[in-house]
Amino acid sequence: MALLPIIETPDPRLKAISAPVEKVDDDLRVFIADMFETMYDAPGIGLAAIQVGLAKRVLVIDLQDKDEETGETIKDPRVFINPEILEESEELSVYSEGCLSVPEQYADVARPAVIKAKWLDADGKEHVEQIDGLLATCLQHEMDHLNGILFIDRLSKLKRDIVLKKLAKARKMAA
Ligand code: GNR
Ligand code: NI
Repeated sequence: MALLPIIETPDPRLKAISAPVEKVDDDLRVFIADMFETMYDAPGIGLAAIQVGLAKRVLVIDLQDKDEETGETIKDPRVFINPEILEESEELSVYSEGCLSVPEQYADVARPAVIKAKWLDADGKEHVEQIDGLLATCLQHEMDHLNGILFIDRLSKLKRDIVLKKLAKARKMAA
């Protein structure tokens, strides 16, 4: 297992269009395990392969629900390979999104509330499911990464510039 460095904006690699996975094999499964380790360590609830430098259509998500009684986090790792959106609701859902490639910045993004998606899992098995809630938001955020899009690209120029200014300031303070 290995922790992979996470690429941050404005690295041009984040603008790459990722290529479809042709074969779901052991090499890919090892990489996916490294992606999970990196995502849990960050910590984040999702990670697209391009965020760690691989321009392939692979993403991982774990919404990591907390058990109300024991307080321990329940892991729910999910792998999406070559994901496609088949249908999306007209109804939108607004969520205050963040991104490991735009560290510690948050802004409201509106996206279809419900989607029907198709993807392959880590065994290469096809899934078609209707997805809603935070998983729908997160999957769309990650699928944007596969197309070179960051959540800040979905904001008005004014809001995007405010976020980028805050990020520049935070980086300066940390330097
Ligand atoms: O950790 C993350 N949190 C998050 C919150 C709201 C909407 C999307 C996300 S994904 C993000 C991790 C990340 O950058 N994935 O690409
Ligand atoms: Ni992101």
